[in-house]
This record gives sequence, C-alpha cells and structure tokens, in this order.
Amino acid sequence: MPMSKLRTFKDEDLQEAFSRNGYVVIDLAEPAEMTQLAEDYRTLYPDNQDGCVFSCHDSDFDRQSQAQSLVRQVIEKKASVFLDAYRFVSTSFVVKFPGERGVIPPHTDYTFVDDKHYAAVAIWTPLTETTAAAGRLHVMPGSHLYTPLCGSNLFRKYDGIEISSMTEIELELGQAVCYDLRTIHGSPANTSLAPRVAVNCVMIPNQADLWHVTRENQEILIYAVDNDFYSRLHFDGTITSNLLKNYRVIHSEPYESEPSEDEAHKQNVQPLGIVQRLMKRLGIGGQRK
Ligand SMILES: O=C(O)CCC(=O)C(=O)O
Repeated sequence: MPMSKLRTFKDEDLQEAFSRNGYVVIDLAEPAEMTQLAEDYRTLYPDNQDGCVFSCHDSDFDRQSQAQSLVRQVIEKKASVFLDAYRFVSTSFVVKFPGERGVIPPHTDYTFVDDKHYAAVAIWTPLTETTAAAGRLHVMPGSHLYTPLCGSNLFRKYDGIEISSMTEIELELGQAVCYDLRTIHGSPANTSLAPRVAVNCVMIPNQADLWHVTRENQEILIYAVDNDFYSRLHFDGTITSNLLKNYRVIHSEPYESEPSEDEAHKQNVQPLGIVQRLMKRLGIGGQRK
C-alpha cells in the first residue's frame, strides 16, 4: 500500500484543482456522443417517471445491466484519457423529471476505497442541455477533505446546507464534472418542462481494493467487494445484507453517532457530531430558514 495518496489526474493543473476543491470540470466527449447516449436511454426507458431516477436502482436486473453497459461503453474509454490508471466500478443514468420530487439533498456518495491512500472519482455528465431550471449539480468545494465514511445504513444528513449556498456547476454538452466521492453534492428540482438526462460513473485507482462500508449497531464494517456487488446492490436493507454474506469484513471501527439538534438542545450541549464538526469547519450551518 502506498504511503502517500495516489494521483487521480494525469494533468498537473487538474490534479492540483481536484486535490484542493474536490472537483474539476473537463471536456469529456463530443456533444453528439452525449446526444446519442440520451437517445439510447430513451429507447431503454421510454416512459416518463417521477422524481430523480437512477437506472442502477432499476429492479429489472437485465435492463439495469443494459443501461450500465451502454454508459460504460462510452464513458470508460473517455475517462481513461484523463485519469491516471483508474478502473471502472459502476455507472447509472440519472434522470431528473420535472417536479419538486426531483430534489437531491446534499450528501456524499458511498466510500468505495480507503480514502487515506486513494480517491474514488465520480464522472457526472449531462446528456441533455442542463440549464439552471433543469437542475444542475451543485457541490461544496473543499468538503471532500472532512467528510466521514459513507455506506449502506451509514448515510449522514447535511440538513443545515442549502443547495442554493453551494457551487452550481454549469456544463456544456460534452463536458463533465469529476468529483471526489467524498465531496458534498446535490441538485435542486427540475422546474423546466423536459426531463434532464445525465450519467454518473464511478472509477477507482487500479491498485485500490474496492470497499463497501456499512453499519451494524454501533460498529462500522468495511467489506472487500467486487464490481458485481455494486451491480446487484439495491438500497433495500435485506438485499444488501444477503449480498454481503458473500464477502468478508476487512476492517471495523466504532460508529460515532451524531446528536440531533433537538437532543443537543435538550441536553444543553453543542451538537458536535462528525457532520456538525465538518459544517463548523467549512463555515456552514445556521443557514436553515
Ligand atoms: O444527478 C443529480 O442531479 C444528482 C446525482 C447525485 O447526487 C449522485 O449521483 O450521487
């Protein structure tokens, strides 16, 4: 295992910005390739749905796999031009249909690698024109430096962060934002008239073990898993725990719970759990209306 963190981008300037801010914007592909992928999406999923829908959560496993292959065929090769010895893990169409239910609150993604040594990166790219009304991705620059482990049963709530206070990422068709999976991100509702189609693709360093982090009572368990695990993962507790029976725990640590604001108020203590400490550090909080 390397002693210092491996680089993510081949390009020095991109690497520097990524390490500092937790995200960078790149020119990934030709706009026509993205439009074609949007067409492929519509062929696979012709029906309108509600909210923000991830194809990786599709309960039709064959269709989910087809969606994954379509995106992988295009994005993996493009990403390898920029990323320094990274490999594909999983991908999804992310479609935000018009309406209030499409809001994605601020969150971090699952912890896929040991982030003391490696950075897992998400490549998020729109396949349709993404105006502000259509619900652009927003990020919290620098948050990747402080956010805690994240996994199934181990979501953290970043309730005190307003999406409007985050950095809005404006992308042309063909551009992508690459963010460290620990960077807090989210997106507002799509108030336009048309669905906003995007893809997100997770890549990790070739030499990193792939992790799945989960919580069991007061313990955080880290499993060594494979790509197949993430293709089959649904966010239903029983499926996750059944799936995990096939993998081994390689590390465990105590779970530090976060007092809610109400509990902290009742006990007259500062609510300084992990998330509260992070928000204090980033100078956010107290923004709730
Ligand atoms: O596509 C979006 O608007 C949000 C995507 C997102 O938050 C994610 O993929 O983790």
